[in-house]
Amino acid sequence: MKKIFVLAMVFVLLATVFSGAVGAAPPNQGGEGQTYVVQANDWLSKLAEKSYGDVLAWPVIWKATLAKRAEDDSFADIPNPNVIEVGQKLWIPGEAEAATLLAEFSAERAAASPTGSADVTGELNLLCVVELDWCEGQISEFNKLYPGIIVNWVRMSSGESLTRLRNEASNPQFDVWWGGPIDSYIAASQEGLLAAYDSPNAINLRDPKLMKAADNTWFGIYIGSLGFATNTNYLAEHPEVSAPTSWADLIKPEWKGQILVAHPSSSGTSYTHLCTNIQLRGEDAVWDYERALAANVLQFTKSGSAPARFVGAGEAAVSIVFSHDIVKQIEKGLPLKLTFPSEGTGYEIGGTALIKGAKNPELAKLWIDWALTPTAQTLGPKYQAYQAPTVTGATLSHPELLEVNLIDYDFEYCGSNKKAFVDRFTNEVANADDLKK
Ligand code: S7P
Repeated sequence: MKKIFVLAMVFVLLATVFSGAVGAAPPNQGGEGQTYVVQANDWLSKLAEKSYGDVLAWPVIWKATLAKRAEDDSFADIPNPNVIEVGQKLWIPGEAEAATLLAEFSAERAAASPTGSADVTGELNLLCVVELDWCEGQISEFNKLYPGIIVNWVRMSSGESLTRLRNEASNPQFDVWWGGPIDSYIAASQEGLLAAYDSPNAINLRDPKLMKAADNTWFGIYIGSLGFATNTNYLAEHPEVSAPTSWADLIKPEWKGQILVAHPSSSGTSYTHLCTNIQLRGEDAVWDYERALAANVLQFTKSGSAPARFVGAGEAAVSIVFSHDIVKQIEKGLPLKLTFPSEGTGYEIGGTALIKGAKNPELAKLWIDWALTPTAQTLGPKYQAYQAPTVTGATLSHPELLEVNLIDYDFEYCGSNKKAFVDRFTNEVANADDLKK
């Protein structure tokens, strides 16, 4: 399901970016429109796709239903467009009304984009989880909008950042968390470490149901798939092996001592890999697989993206890393080949959140609002960050990284079980005492 969703999303995004169009002609809504009663498993973007062939047209049904309700209270009240309930009565407008509503909505959304201000001053404490150069770049871009805000920041791996937030829960040192897979955000939200913030720019999200917490404790800001990076010099010197194209390939004896991968306790990349295999193999069988894989691992690393650099430098032959981080190293000239597992690969939604008890919540909200704009999300490639954006109107640099066999990654399941799965990995597969930095 999610594979289809993501591929459709890429297609829709490309169509939007390259044509400038806001919506396709509704195939079955050419007339005056009609009422519709919500069924199980309906949500607005799904209905928009059915009615107009465009998941992005969901605001049309939302706005039209609210307008009808102003005159007739048998229509549903929908305060949160993420949540519609079975039995609610909606209005699905015809083509002309849909086009008008979509244009109005686009104008509202544009008005919600922050323009910045030199008058806002203060200090913002940012916990940054993406690559170091993207942290620096994004902060300098934010400072172009808000030159009066001093951004104090620290870069940490995803698992480390979660541990830090847990340890500081009674006296938080950070205001905003930016980057890293949402598995950690879901875990943090369940542990009461995050504060709800109803950002006006969540309106920009292409799929609010998937890309933000229902209680507004986190928001999705990018998407990326997991891949394998293999050193091409090693392949040339070892014609008897070829770059792995399946998870099963990684446990073959030929890769003994040739794999570098991060430990899931510190790394969000590696937790995505672990939870991908849990979903592919099941909670019982996965541990045998992980033990077989660990037997081929030269050393576990702390950082998720570092193994691509180490493998590029010839320290080992293969690594498991987010594909956009592999592309970055290939562009930097490292001899790496990117492949994907045929059984299906996992993907991340990168998150951002306001930290509960933040000392500078208003500045943190400005960061989050900005992170949810097409402008901010189009900046990644300038800093060699090639994840796909989550908001409409942002340019997608590498669609091919999502045009692969993606599993139906269950973020709620992986986030809720993160602590248990990481503990089990540490106890039964490999401890985290000697991680390569
Ligand atoms: O910006 C690159 C990226 O891979 O960094 C995040 C990652 O979780 C941080 O590294 P760790 O694996 O060490 O936690 C990803 O969210 C992001 O795509």
